Amino acid sequence: MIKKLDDLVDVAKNKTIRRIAVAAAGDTDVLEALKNATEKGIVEPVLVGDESRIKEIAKDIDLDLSDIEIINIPDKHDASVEAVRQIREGKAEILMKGLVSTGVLLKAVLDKDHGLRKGALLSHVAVFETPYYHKLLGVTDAAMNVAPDLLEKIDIIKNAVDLFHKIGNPNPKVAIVGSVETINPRMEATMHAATISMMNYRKQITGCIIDGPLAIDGAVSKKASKIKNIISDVAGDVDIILAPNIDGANILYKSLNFLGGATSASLIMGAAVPVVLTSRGDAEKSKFYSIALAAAIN
Ligand code: COD
Repeated sequence: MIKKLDDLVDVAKNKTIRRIAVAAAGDTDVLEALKNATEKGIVEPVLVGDESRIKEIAKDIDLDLSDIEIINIPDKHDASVEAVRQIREGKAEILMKGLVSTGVLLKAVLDKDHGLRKGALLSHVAVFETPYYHKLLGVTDAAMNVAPDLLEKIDIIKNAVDLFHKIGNPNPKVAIVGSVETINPRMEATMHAATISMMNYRKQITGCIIDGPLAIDGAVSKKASKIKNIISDVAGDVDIILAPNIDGANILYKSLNFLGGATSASLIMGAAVPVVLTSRGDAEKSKFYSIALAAAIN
C-alpha cells in the first residue's frame, strides 16, 4: 500500500513511461513539475500552448526541450481541445491542465463528440500527506461537481475508492462529512450520508467501508470520536472524506495545503484517462506528485 506521496514516484518509475498532453503549458510551476517528472523517467510531455512563452520559461528553468514535442496553439480553449485530441488519437495517456481555467479544460474533456467521457461521472479526488494525520487522506470533490445529489455522491465515492484501490488500499474507509453526526431531516447532507452508509452496509456499494454523517473532527481523530461516543469503524481512521459540496471540499483542500502543512496530489477520475488538475495556488511539488499519481495508476 502507498503510505507516502514519495511512494507514488517509485511506483510510477517502475512502469512504462507515459505520454502526458499538457493544455496551455506555458506556466512556470507546470513546466518545473514536468521537468522533475521527466528527469525521473515518469512521463514524456507533449506541450500544447504558446510556443514562444514555453521556450522563454524553459530557458529560465533550464528545461531541455530538444526531445519534447511542442504544438504551438496560443489560444487556451483551442489548446485544451488539441490536448484532448492527442489523448483520443492515442498519442498520450495522461491529460494535464496548464495555465487555463478549470472550466475551459473540463468542457473540452466533457465534449460529447470529441471529449474523454466513458459513461461514468467524472470527479476530482485529492490525496494529502500531512504531518498531523497518520496516513494518506483523500478529499473529494473539491473541483468539479458543484452540488452533487445523492446518486452523484455515490459515483464520486466510487471514483475515489477506485483511486485508492489503484494505490493499493483494497478496502478504504470513507467518511461522509458535514457539521453533525446525527441525522437532521432539515440538513440534506445528513440524509444523503445516512442513505449511502446504509447502502454500503447492505452491500449495494462495495469495495469500501462507509460511515456518515460524521463531522470532520470525529472522522480524523480517535480522541474526538471517543469523546463524542461515536461507535464507528471509520471514525479516527478515515481514508477518504466526501464533503457535502464543492465549497466544503475546496475549503478543506486549501486549508490542508495552506494551514495544515500538507502536500497533495490530485486527479479527475472517471474519464478515459486520468486528468491532472491542480489549482494555480498549488505548490510545484503538488503538481509533480499529481503527475506521479496519474502515472502510478495508469
Ligand atoms: N461527469 C460526467 N458528465 C458531466 C459532468 C461530470 N462531472 N458534469 C457535466 N457533465 C455532462 C452533462 O451531463 C452534460 O451532458 C454536459 O456534460 C454539459 O453539462 P453542464 O452544462 O452541466 O456542464 P458545463 O459544461 O456547463 O460545466 C461543467 C463543469 C465541470 C465545467 C462545471 O460543472 C463547473 O464549472 N464545475 C466547477 C469547476 C470549477 O470552477 N472549479 C473550481 C475549483 S478549481
